[in-house]
Amino acid sequence: MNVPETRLVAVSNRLPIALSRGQDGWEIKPGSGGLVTALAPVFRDRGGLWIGWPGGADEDELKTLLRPASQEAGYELHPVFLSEEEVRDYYHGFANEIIWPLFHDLQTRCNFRPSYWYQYLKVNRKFAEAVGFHTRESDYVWVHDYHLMHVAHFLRELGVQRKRGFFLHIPFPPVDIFLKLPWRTHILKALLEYELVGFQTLRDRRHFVQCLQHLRPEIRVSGRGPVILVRVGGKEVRVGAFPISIDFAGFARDADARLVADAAWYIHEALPERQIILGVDRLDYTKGIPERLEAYRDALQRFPDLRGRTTLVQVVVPSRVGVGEYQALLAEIERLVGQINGQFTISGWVPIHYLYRSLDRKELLAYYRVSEIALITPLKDGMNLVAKEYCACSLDGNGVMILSEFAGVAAQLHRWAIMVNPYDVEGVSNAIYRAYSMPHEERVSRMRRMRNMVRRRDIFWWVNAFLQSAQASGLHDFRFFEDYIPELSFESEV
Ligand code: ADQ
Repeated sequence: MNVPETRLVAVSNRLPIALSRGQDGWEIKPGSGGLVTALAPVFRDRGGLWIGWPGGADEDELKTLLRPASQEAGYELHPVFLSEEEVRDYYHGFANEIIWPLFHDLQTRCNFRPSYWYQYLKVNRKFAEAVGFHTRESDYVWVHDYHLMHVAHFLRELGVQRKRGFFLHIPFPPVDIFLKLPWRTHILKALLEYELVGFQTLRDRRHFVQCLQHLRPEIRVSGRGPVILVRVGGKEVRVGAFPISIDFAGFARDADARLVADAAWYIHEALPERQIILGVDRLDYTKGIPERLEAYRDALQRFPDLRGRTTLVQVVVPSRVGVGEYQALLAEIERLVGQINGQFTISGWVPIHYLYRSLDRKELLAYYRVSEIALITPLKDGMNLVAKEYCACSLDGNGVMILSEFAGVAAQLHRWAIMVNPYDVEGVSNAIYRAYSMPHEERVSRMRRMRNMVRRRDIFWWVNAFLQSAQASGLHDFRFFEDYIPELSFESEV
């Protein structure tokens, strides 16, 4: 089945660019984060329009900057400007202090302040107005993530008719947690204004349907498989599980480049005769960084062979730096790194190399390529693209992955990664020792299978799966999902 070439319009909180103030005014660079890494290659490939908040910057100055940036990117960028108050209450407040922690099962971190909710609605309306203004009826409007769940609701209020879908990049929580949200019924109702709602995993989708069944008992659910149908109030909404991915071929090609190979060689030369264990995360309390450091400490204590023969390289990408909680997390990580290094360092060997900065692509790929073990232990994660990037860049196929069972990517890779509960310090520590001791043939065989999975289910597959689900005439029409369900069987075991 071919997807007709309609113009694709992405709507997300942030535009896929980062602005910084240089000597000659504002400068534009590509943005970072999971959503941008995933979607930018697709838009580069097929063009389209991206609507989002550009971050700071003066409106007029930005408009002139965006024109060349759009040309360079290969697709149009349209900014939605936000006031300081909107940024504070909608973005820092509603998105970061309510939905982010709640949907990651950390309700004690939530601050359910009513003013956050009102600004969230106001900003969602603003985005809907921008969509109405800058799109045409034949476009497909694809709204991304928890910041913008109400865009379709306001499109309807404004009388703007567009084909529209929504994808949630973070997990959807179980009923007992979702019920704590004061605006739970409004959010569910707003999501049902989309024609297709996509989640990362079957587990997230199951949670969503259970919430619907609890709060809207009149709904009817039909179909089996990756996309099902929810009927409510005379409306039909498709609800699916679509594990997001990466441009596998692009990562593998770039990892093979001379510059990356040289950088990888230098990294290993500086850390000779030892296995590199890699952690790469945005600074966030959901990523389980302190728990991971404790596990490595435990491993060094209980398995003395690891001393001098392993190095943990922990890369932390600055994120939400203005927020107090994130400052406290940073201090905690730095305290632990200092303590563990103080405890175990001997002449010629430091156990943890800690990098607190964003890496350029060459450096990041070199670390992926050179590391014998990836330690991916979020407490909860929608997907986790780092896991997929690590597979794509593991060119000699010798990498072992230690993976949290609470990362969405576990549904696809659990058979070949070493699975752990990230809260279980001794369990993770045992897994580190097991990975360190794993024979070469077993490593290669596991990594080959993981690479195959990520290669087959790459970002282009993901976009097609979503768009075909949006446009298929009936639920029987999902041939692109062949052999999809068995891969997710782990879900029923969690
Ligand atoms: P994130 O929480 O941002 O995304 P993740 O999926 O791990 O998490 O993506 C992080 C991205 O940042 C990766 O593409 C990685 O390459 C990049 N990155 C990491 N370290 C970097 C560094 N030091 N320098 C530069 N870039 C770095 C959200 C959800 C995830 C979901 C994605 C996509 O929280 O669960 O997988 O969206 O849906």
